Parts: sequence; structure tokens; C-alpha cells
Amino acid sequence: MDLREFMEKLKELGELKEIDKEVHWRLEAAAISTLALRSYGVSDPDRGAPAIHFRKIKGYPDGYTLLAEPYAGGWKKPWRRFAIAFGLDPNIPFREFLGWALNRLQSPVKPLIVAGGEVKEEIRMGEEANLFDYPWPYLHQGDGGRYATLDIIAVKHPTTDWINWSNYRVQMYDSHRCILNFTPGQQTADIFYREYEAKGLNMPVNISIAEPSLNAAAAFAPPPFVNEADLAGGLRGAPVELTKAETNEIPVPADAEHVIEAEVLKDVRLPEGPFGEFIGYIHGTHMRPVARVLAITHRSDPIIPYTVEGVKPNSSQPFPVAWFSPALMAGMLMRGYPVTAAGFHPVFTWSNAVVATKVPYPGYPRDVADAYFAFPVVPGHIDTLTIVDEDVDPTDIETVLEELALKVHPKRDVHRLPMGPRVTLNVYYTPEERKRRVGTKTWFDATSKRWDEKEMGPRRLNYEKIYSEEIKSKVDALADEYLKEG
Ligand SMILES: Cc1cc2nc3c(=O)[nH]c(=O)nc-3n(C[C@H](O)[C@H](O)[C@H](O)COP(=O)(O)O)c2cc1C
Ligand SMILES: [Mn+2]
Repeated sequence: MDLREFMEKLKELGELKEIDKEVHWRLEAAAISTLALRSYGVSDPDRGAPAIHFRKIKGYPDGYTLLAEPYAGGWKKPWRRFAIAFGLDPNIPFREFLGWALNRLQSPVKPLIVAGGEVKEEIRMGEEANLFDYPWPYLHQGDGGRYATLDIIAVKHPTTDWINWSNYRVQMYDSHRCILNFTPGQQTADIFYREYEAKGLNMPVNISIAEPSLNAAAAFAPPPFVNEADLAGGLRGAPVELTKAETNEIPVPADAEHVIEAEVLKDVRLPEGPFGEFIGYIHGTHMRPVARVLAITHRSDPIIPYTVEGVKPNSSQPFPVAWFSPALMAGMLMRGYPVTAAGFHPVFTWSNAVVATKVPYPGYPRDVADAYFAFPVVPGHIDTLTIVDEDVDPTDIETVLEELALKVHPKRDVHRLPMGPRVTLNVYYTPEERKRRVGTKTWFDATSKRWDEKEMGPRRLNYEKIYSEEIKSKVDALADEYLKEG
């Protein structure tokens, strides 16, 4: 699978639009795709707006193109585009998608090293490798620069075979330098801060633009020392093909669209941002590490995908739903918790996680919350956790809100843990809290309570639960006769 095969699939389903009229990389492309998603978000919340392939970009050669919002789909079913990429039913329900993903991620496939690849159609070394030769989009009015948003950042742990992939945005600072948004606490960031810079070393890095299984694996949050390339192989059911880089020991995807080979410089910081953040607001700058470009390789007609971060719906929002959910679920299952679904619902995005679970004994939700917030990965972003009954779908926002409203005792079921947030981008943080990274984790027990060892508290009323099988079968027969549509 490469990006183009995925685009073909979208096209067959009517979910890719091609625009040949010239558009500007500066705000114009971003505004068009944002408006499209907003309109379709209302008219078709399941399927959403088509991805847009802008085929003529102002100031750039023919063939250097932009792909807007490949993963957005509809805001209610944000795993849909990944389902399409992996050949699943586009309308697959969330729990089935989650089951499929867990299964695949538990069957990793090692990558294959091949010679050459489409990504070597053009090779530019040193001075010739100019970041502004490519149409990186300027996404929100007020941003500090042009960005790569849907990328795969590969780094190597210096003393083991661990090659870590992640998706962090990259700001194009000048023709040969980019700024990497290395949030402390994230794996790639910590490999740099702790394993390279602290030991006086620069860190080699490759930044690739590639296809959905690689984007998915890069956003997925496995424990340390897991190579995301193996997980991408598991998702595809076939090895990812990697090829030698020009300037370092980290292999790059052979069929990538575009690769920046660079080195992250020790002891250098530049102001990253402002940027329209995933949390939905534009923020000021952070001092972040800087990479010096050593080479750029790409297809002769590179396609650069982007997402307009922070607005809804977009192509960033699907990642926590589709990929942090299985990461969270896998972590809970590994620790023996009988959770039935873990995840994020599409509107609360990265902020609030939802865990659906059986409640085998009174007080059990506390064990779930303690385990959840102690994970080494995922929860760093998340300040609030909602624990719901086993039959609730975390992506079904109406039901999650109903559970919060009807099952959370205002005093007893709101719990606070004095733990610092990793990411203090939420707008409720004061500048002081942001600087010192102090905060609190809160969890809501929205499960039906057990009042003692055996007795369950009242359950929700609905048709399934309040009538006996006998009554229901009588009614079903009647309904067939009298209540049929049409
Ligand atoms: C579109 C997109 C942009 C992201 N940008 C960043 C970012 O700039 N910094 C960051 O720390 N995480 C970012 N993330 C989240 C990370 O990709 C995610 O936490 C991943 O698991 C990190 O991998 P790592 O722990 O191996 O470094 C982004 C995710 C997506 C989908
Ligand atoms: Mn990782």
C-alpha cells in the first residue's frame, strides 16, 4: 500500500475530489478544505467531506501537490478512512474496528529492507536540499510558519535496536532548518533530550511523508522499545518496505512521497509556533529543538498531505479515536482489567478518555483509574477520564454525556489525583501552571454503582431491559405487522 493506492480507494468511493485550478499554499488550500469539512460535517456526519487533491499549487512545479484532510471522514465515525485504507467495511462499527486493530497490532510483522524505491526518484544533498522547494501549507491565520502535519518522524535509540516512529508537527523555519515540536514526556522527544543531547550528541532524524499504515503506527503509543514499523506491518498484514537513507543509519519507507534527512542539534532552541493547536485554540510559542537538513529525497511528483489542526472535523481528530483507543485498550487488557472498550469520543478529542468496563466488585473503577493514569504512554495528554458501564460505546457522545449527567454523584463520583499533565495546552491552564507543568487528573465514575458485594444499583431503563423475552417476541411480531416503515 502506498499513499496513491489509498487515494484510488477514496476516489472509487467518491471520497476524493481533485481540484486542478491553481490554489495558494498560503491559507487558501487550508480554508477550502476547512469549509468543505465544516459543511459536510453538518450534512453528512458519518461520511464527511471528500479529501481534496489540490493539483496545482501557486509557485510550485506541476506535480508538486497537496492532499487535504485524507483521514477526516465524518466527525461521528472518524475511524472510517482508516477502515477504507485497510480494506474493511467503511461503515464498520467502532467496537469491531477496535477489535480488528487490537488483533493486528498484536501480530507485528518485521519490515523488509529493499534497494532503492520511489522515494529516491529525486535526491538532493546538502545546499541543494531546500525545504521551501516544496509546497508546505500555511494553515491558520496567525501561525508562526508553514508546517508538515501528517508525517512520520524516525529516530534511533543510541544503544539498542529500537527505531521509534512518531507523528509530531514540523515547522519549516528557513530553507535548511526546521523546528521539531518535541513535547517532553513523549518517546521521540525523550530519546533526544535524555539519550542524545544530555550526552552532548546531535540526533539523526528522518521525517517522512507516506501512507496510512505508517501514519497510524506513528501515532499509536506502544511501550518503549517497540518498533512502530513492525506494528505498521501488522496493520497491513505484510512487511513495510524500507530502504537506506542517504545520510544516517535509519531506514526510510521505500515508497514514501518525501523524506527529509536531518540532524537535531544539541543545545539549540528556537521559538516554535504560534500554531492552531489540536486542543482547538491558537497558542503562543514554545522553545523547541532545531534540525538541520542534510538531504531531501522524494518522488518526482511528491504529494504532501496536511490537516488543519484544531478545527473540527479534521484529519488529526481521528487518530486518538482510531489509534490511541487500541493503545489504551491493549494496556488495560495487558494488566488484566476486564474493559470492553477504551477510547476517545470524536468531540472531546485528545482531552478526555472513556473506558467502558464490567464492574466486578464495588470500588473497582478506582483500580481502573489508578492503572490508567499510571500508564507510561497515552494519558500524558489527558486530564479527565470517564469510566462507563460495559455496554456504552465510548465514541457515542450522546450516551457518554447522558451517563455523565445521570450516573455521576456530584460529590462521591468526581475524583482528583494530584498528577502533573504532560501537555498543558488546554485553555483552562494559567500561564504559571503551563510553565511549571502542574495540574490535576480528574476521573468521573459514571458506572452503575454496586451498593454492596452482590446488589447492583438501578440500571438504565430501555426497551431491551424492561420487558421479558416473552413480551418482546409478541411485540416483535406485532411490530412487523403494524410498525414497518414505508
Ligand atoms: C496530526 C498529529 C500531530 C501531532 N503532533 C504532535 C506534536 O507536535 N508533538 C507531540 O508530542 N505529539 C504530537 N502528536 C501525538 C503523537 O504522535 C503521539 O503521542 C505518538 O504516540 C507519539 O509517539 P512517541 O511517544 O513514540 O514519540 C501528534 C499526533 C497527530 C496525529
Ligand atoms: Mn513510540
